[in-house]
Amino acid sequence: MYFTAPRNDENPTVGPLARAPEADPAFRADVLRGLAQTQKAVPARWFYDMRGSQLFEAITQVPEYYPTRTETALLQAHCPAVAERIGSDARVVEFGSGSSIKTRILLKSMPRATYVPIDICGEFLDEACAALQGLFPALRIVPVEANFMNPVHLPLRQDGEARSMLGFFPGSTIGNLTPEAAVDLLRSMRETLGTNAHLLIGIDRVKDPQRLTAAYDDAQGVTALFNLNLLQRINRELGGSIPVGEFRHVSRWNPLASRVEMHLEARRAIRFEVDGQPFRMEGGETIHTENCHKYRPGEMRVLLAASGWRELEHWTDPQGDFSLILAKADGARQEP
Ligand code: AVI
Repeated sequence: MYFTAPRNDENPTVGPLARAPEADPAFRADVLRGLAQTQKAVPARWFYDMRGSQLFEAITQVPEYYPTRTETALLQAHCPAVAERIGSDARVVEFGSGSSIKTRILLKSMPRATYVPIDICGEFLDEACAALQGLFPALRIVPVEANFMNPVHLPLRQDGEARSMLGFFPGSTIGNLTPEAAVDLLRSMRETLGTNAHLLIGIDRVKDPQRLTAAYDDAQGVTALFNLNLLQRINRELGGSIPVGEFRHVSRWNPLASRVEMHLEARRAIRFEVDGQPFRMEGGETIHTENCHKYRPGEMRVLLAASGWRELEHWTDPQGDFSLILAKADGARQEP
């Protein structure tokens, strides 16, 4: 997931604000560019300010959002087999800061592992590592602050460290990328991990569209708050005047792209400013905020194979809702 540094998010507002001095230039550029497009769009990575991260945690608990609890059960059932195959002293490289219960389940099966979380945000990394060290005092933790979307130079192996390497990428976060970008990321992970590595990855499956859209539009309205928080963040950090109350959260299944899309739909024609620039929207027009691609088992194999990974194990739950895959880096050199 793409967490950014926590900020004070307690006072959502719809009125124009002076631009916050610490506004991230990349956030400003993405928002201004995205709102100028014919189909307005803001990249999903900007959901995760402090309030957004808290709301995402709350989403993982709502009844309609099955991925977290399903994958957690799969990890509980199959991590011992993963450890047996790879060695409980392997180097575990997690793509993300590793604050989740899922990391703990994996590390419980690999008590002699060296744990290497990679995250772009040093603050999240420090917090997650401190919490894990408290739980696993004997665990060797080597955090790496880097953007894992590109190949990352891992720290040299320390004395006594095993040669085997396991990448860990749970949560179906791969689904938030287009298939093309997903292939790029999986290739880059292979480059980061090296030719003998394994990868343990969670990927959500295609299923009944009603269940899929409900997973992204829960009855308690937590996902709606998560989506709308993006507008509040724009107002707060980029001096926006977006009338947040004039938007509604939309979750829709796009069958051609095999993905759930989240949008923010204007209830009526509106005008607003962001960072001093004027924008207008018609009633019914949307800002596209997230893609959540879903795959069939065969498509997952193709996605992995196209990125230099060969599936070794493919586990699913009794309903076939979610996949946990153990893959191995293919020896053959990949064409760029
Ligand atoms: C982080 N990611 C895997 C979640 C998903 O299911 O695509 C993000 C999310 N958005 C709304 N609900 C959950």
